[in-house]
Amino acid sequence: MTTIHLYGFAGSTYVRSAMIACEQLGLDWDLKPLEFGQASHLALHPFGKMPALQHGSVDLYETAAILSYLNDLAEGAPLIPTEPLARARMWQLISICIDYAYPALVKATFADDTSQIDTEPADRCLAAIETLVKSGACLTGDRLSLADLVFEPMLTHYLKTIPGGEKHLEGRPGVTRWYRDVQKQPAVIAAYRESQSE
Ligand SMILES: N[C@@H](CCC(=O)N[C@@H](CS)C(=O)NCC(=O)O)C(=O)O
Repeated sequence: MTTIHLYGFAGSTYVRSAMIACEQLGLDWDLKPLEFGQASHLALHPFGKMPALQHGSVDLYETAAILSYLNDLAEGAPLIPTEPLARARMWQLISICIDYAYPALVKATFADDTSQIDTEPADRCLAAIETLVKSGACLTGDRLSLADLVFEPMLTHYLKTIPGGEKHLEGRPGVTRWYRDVQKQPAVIAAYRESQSE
């Protein structure tokens, strides 16, 4: 199989989602550096973000599109549920992550003084996801889906960055259980190992 090239920094939450997907799907992939903000970067991603993907003649950017593409490369496209409501919930969760959780759990933490961050928007996201999380080990049920891959890096970033970390999960048994379980997934562990070796 032609190697999949992911462009970006391993510390980026969205890049990590794509790395976990490649690991989970058993794809042949590598992580390529970006000359951030330079013409070579903008040629891959006109909005100057990451990740971007190259696979043979295919160029792609935007995480949800990349994840969907990676999933379809694998036998049985296992990371998108086939049951209609579970599939809709997966896209709902991904939309929540991109539109609300990324600004609240990741972008907000880029402040100089993390003790001054307003945690209300993050709490609102966690409350919404608490009502949607299923009783299985994964967000949409028993099987890992793209939603798990998008949310895990964001929550990990938030808990590691803000003062008090895991106390923000108190009173949220569904998210707490899910987070504990998803961190044991071999693909998640492998992607973190890759980040540390960067
Ligand atoms: N809509 C994009 C957002 C990607 C994004 O915001 N990536 C972050 C890293 S996690 C980034 O490139 N940040 C650099 C910047 O905003 O300058 C996607 O879904 O891929």
